[in-house]
Amino acid sequence: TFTTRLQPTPSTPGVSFPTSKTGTSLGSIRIMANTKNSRESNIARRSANYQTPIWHFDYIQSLRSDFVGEPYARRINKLKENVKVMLEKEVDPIAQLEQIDVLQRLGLAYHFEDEVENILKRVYHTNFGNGTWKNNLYATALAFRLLRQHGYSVPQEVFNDFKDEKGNFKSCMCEDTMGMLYLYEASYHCIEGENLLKEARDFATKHLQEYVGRRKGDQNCDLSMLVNHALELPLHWRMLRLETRWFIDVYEKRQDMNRSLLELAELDFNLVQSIHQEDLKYASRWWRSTGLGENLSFARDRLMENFFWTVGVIFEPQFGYCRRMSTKVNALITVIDDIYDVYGTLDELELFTDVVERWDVNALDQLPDYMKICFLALHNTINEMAYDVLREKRLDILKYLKKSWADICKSYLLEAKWYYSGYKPTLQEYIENAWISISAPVILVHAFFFVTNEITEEALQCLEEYPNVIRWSSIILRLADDLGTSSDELKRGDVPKSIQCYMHETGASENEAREYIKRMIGEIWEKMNEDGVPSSNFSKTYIGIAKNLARMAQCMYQHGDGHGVQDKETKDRVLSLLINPISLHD
Ligand code: LA6
Ligand code: MN
Ligand code: MN
Ligand code: MN
Ligand code: MN
Repeated sequence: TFTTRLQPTPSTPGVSFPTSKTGTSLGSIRIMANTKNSRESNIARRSANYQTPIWHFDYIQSLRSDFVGEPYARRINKLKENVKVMLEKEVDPIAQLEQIDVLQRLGLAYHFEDEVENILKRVYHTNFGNGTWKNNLYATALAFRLLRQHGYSVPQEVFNDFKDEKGNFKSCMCEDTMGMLYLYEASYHCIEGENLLKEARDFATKHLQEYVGRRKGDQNCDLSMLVNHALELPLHWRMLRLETRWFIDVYEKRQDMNRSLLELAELDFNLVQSIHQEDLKYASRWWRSTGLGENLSFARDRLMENFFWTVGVIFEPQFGYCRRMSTKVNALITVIDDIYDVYGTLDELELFTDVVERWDVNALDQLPDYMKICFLALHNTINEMAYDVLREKRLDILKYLKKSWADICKSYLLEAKWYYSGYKPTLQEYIENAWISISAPVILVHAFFFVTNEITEEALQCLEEYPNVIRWSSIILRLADDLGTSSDELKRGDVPKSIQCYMHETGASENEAREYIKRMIGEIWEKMNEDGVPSSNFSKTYIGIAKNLARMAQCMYQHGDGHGVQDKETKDRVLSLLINPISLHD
């Protein structure tokens, strides 16, 4: 009864996949996806008709940056010293905070963590709340946001000053567009129940929209650009590196821009890009060595996109190991997801799930050929990561890694069963499974070991039960992915995703359901704001990864399926972040 939803049986290898990969490096042992076995070839399988990759191995390997080597490093160090002097010289707290804001937006704050912490500590303990800030919405909102970003507990009530006796925001504030903009950005740092901040957001949003309406046709104005950009997506939800790349161009055009800050931002961006290119080249050699792209022609071959995620998750130069290993994890997830969603039969999927749960190479001969190559690649790659940690730290982490893969495969299998039985879960029931099937728990469990130096027993226990930061990050990734991918998924045959579950449950239209899911993302962010604080178990770096994964999801699916569909926004973003350096002048 399912046959109407399935694609015709491929009779000749390759024919049903006109765009299948052309990689021939392993031509003589090309045996996998479409096997000669006649029983195999009678199985009807779905197809997603994914395009072949647009980023070729040779192209990636040919990337060379001009921004490596001594002269650049020396110049950057000199400029960094200048910035430190600049930060020390400034005494006005508002000007200091503005400097921090600019450093963050230019992607430079990671060089000045101590200086930034010292300034914020001083503002928090001495200045904030005294007369300087009264009636200055812009400064209050800026301080509020920076302090919350850095983990200080500032009460929402600091904004009470800007309300009249009736409890409404004073209408005179609307002339202060910068203040409105910063109030808007600050409000995204709210936690559940902070109604004052939500009211502030509605108020600011409305006035910013009016401002944009009035300034139509005046697109070159710096402030209109900032406001439009903010209304599209708040700063708190944005992928850091793309924001940096965008802001450098904005900053350059400013009347009051600081030349050495701009130069440092441009040089540093290009230097970081050259480091990312080396990580990318490594990951692409690994990907080619697995042969998965050539052998599993039904699956997404998306090495570049898989790497791009990792840059969104952690960009700082010193975390290359994390980016390299996380790219492997992402690539394996992407392929295995397609096995479950597109290619595998239910019987095969049961087998595969069982073999992953047992992590048993001895069971390899029970699997069809295309699953053999995938399982062995998974097994070997993950074991090697565990071995790295065992060798460096004398700590056996394999059971944690294995468990995360068993969990995701079980959640994939449940979705496959739902699909084949036509079952429609409620939204709640769907999400209880789908926050795992979106793969964020796998990504974040692995990332923990890539960035944590002191791994404690307590942290391991906590990790095993998936702490809240992992859950919130996962749900945001899931909902954002559903917004971007479910239309195509349903067309080719897949379980109802969050949007369809909600429509089915409530009778809502698709548009209403989408709006509902977007509001849910906002609510989950409030939980993330509350729980996403560094602790003895989870470092600031690790918490940052969890938040950045959610941000990256909102970036990747902002205009549709940016992970699977290659030739739209993702391509331009990859070009501007990973391929093209910023051109310097004089
Ligand atoms: C999205 O695909 C996909 F491949 C993911 C695993 C999402 C995140 C991926 C990374 C970071 P799809 P599904 C590599 O939309 O089937 O097919 O769960 O995921 O909806
Ligand atoms: Mn899928
Ligand atoms: Mn899936
Ligand atoms: Mn999807
Ligand atoms: Mn420039």
